[in-house]
Amino acid sequence: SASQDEPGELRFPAGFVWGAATAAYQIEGAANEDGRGPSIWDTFSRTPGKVYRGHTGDIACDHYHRYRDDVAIMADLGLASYRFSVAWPRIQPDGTGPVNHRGLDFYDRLVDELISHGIDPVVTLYHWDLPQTFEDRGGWTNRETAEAFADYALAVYGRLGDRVKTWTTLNEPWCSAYLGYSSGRHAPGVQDPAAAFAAVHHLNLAHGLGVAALRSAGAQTIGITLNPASVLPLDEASEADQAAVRLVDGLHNRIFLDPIVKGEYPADVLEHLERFGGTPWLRDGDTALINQPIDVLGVNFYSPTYVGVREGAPGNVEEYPGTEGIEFREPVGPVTDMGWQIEPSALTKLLTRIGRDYPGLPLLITENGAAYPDGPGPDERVTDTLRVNYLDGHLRACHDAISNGVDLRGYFVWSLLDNFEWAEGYKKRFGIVHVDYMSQRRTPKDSARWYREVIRRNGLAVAGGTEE
Ligand code: GBH
Repeated sequence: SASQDEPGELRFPAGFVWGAATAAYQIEGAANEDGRGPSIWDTFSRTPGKVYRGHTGDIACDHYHRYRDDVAIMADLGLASYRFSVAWPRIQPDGTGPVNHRGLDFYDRLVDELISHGIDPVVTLYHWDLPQTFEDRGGWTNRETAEAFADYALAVYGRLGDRVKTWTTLNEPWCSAYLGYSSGRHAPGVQDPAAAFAAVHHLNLAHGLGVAALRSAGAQTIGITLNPASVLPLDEASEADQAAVRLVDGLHNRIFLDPIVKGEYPADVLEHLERFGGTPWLRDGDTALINQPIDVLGVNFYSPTYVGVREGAPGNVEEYPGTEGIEFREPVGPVTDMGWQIEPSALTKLLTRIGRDYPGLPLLITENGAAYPDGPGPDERVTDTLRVNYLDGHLRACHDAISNGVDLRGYFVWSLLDNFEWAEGYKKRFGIVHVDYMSQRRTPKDSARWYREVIRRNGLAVAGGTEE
């Protein structure tokens, strides 16, 4: 067991951090206030056909104006920590231009409000809302974007660094690169695999330059959040299927983790890239710049990925260029409202694997959660039993990983609030707090009450076990 489990309890280690997460464009709204400039998501969501029913983040949860109410909800839940992102276009409306102090003022107020409620802020510097001016010059395909990121990081650190201890550079660069520049499902909506690989590298470089800048400025705990895939073989015994796992793992996981943690791109991945124009963006010394020591790795997890070699399979070439002949299995068994398979044991496997292949790196679950189409019943109650089941199962999976020796330090639910779910707009609800987008009324769901109890006891009750 992970720590001092009492009978009937599954306890987490002392000091385990319980939190919830959000991202700027998904909750803030106030898109044109206090000097904020446009981001690629403003442009993308205004482009017909890109986002469900043309939804945008213009108003979202109006968190920009309601952050005090939202912090009060967090305090009521007993959250130890809150992970949010800073909108680069609020800080530098033109991307590289002078700092907009009114933009920093908002995060300054938010951080003070959190701290006055005893909630530790965890800042993500980039959660997909790139200032549009960069995209006009190629966005993440342009090396200059990576170089500008370090200046932006320093501007935010300069204002919040006296109170924020934990900093992460990027959220899920896999999504920024492959969904942004290959499948085009996310902003900026480009469909060009070679562009996606250039974006991967410049995101890695932005991370490295950002870490170096934050480190020299004196930041305490620095890391990055990835969405590492738990890639599993259709047939454990098949060598061909294991090779398919290795290819997808390379394109999804090792292309980020290896340069960041080990200082080199994997040879098999570099060889695969030869089919897409090679590595013209790679300069001498880049991998050393990317390979800055980090203090924590954020892991976002939702669902496993099953692959195997099957003749004639089309692959998933939009998200994994060059995977013709590989079958990506359709979900089996229960799925969430996103259609994503629910399999908590895949999280245990993933954490155990990261702990083994990248030892010495403390881990945080920076996102885990589920979408369900829930809303208040006649009694105003939101009975989201399926979300409670999902969260409970994944917390057990975390506990199993800790029992296997994985150095997992905390867990952040995605998400505190229902919010703008990117290409899915407001249709998909991930919150443990329901948001009525007409009235902006917040209603804690049953999952919020359940989570408060998990936090209070630093663990879970064992089914059939004796209560405390
Ligand atoms: C995260 O992205 C984001 O950080 C967050 O902003 C977002 O709101 C949240 O998750 C929910 O989407 O089709 O079964 O193979 C997660 C993005 C989710 C992309 C899983 C790839 C593949 C699932 N990833 N997805 S599956």
